Amino acid sequence: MMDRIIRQLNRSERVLVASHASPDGDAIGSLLAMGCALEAAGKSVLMYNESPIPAVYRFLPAIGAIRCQLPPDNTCDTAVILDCGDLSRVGDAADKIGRIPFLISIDHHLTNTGFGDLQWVDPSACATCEIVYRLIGGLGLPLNGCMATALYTGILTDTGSFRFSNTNQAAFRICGEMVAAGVDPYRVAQHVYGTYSMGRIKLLNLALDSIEISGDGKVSFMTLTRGMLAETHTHPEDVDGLINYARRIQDIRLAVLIQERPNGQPGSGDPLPYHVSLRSDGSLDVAAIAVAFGGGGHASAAGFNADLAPERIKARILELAQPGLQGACNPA
Ligand SMILES: [Mn+2]
Repeated sequence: MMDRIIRQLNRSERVLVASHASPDGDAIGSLLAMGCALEAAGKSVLMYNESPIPAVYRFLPAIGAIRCQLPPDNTCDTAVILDCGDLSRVGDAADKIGRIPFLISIDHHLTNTGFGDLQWVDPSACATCEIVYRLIGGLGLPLNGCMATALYTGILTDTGSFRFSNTNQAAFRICGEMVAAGVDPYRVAQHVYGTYSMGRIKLLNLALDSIEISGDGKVSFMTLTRGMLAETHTHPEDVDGLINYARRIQDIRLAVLIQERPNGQPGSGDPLPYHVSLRSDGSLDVAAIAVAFGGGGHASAAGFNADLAPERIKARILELAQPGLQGACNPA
């Protein structure tokens, strides 16, 4: 698969590189690393993400090259779509991007739909950045500072600083190589984890206060409303990572974050008013639950959008999780 992707990229002249809306560190890191690599290979590159870049990632080299709008005269011959289980994840421009003559999908989500003309989907990869790292090697390109910092940051954040179940040997090997290439782990950590705005601390307080535990003590629910974001002067990007507090509670095997979306209109159906994130301790396949709601993801981290009242969402999740919760015993 890598050879066919390399052949197509070598043939291409103008390449659009895009990743999913509301980007996390892996979406931004893989986008920058791939974009910088193709520029180094002499291509005309358009880096695209429809959402604002979260403040914690704005230190990344070349971050200013990412555009949030496509030019009206988009003449790219090839598109590389990163970290997206489905083309729709790129957001409103999905149709436009879908009309680019050749689409390459590079991803590590278990639920990838296999869209595009060529796919490199490897659910065993710790992050999309791991696959991009291999592809850059395959293209024979030396790493520069932009690629190294982007790949390091993507792997660091997607593995939860090497704590999540997707953490593999490649995560350490690649990050070690990036440090040897000049990436400063302390500096990256200071940017990514160092500071919280006062608003985010207040939002964290409200988020912790919203936690409810299921009767059997195995499922935690955290709920965030638009009102809470308005009250604390925070933005959707400030919600990133809050679910981990619900997941780390003792004996919890499934954590659920129900979040009112900024532009969701209850009852309208589109856009769907709630975004739901699911995290498991690894003993439960949350991708299967997300797929039942029309979403997707990984076995231990998945999500979906829904147009149901939060109480209905909770009840349905408990139903769907029941077999898995009873199936495996708690490693007490
Ligand atoms: Mn990822």
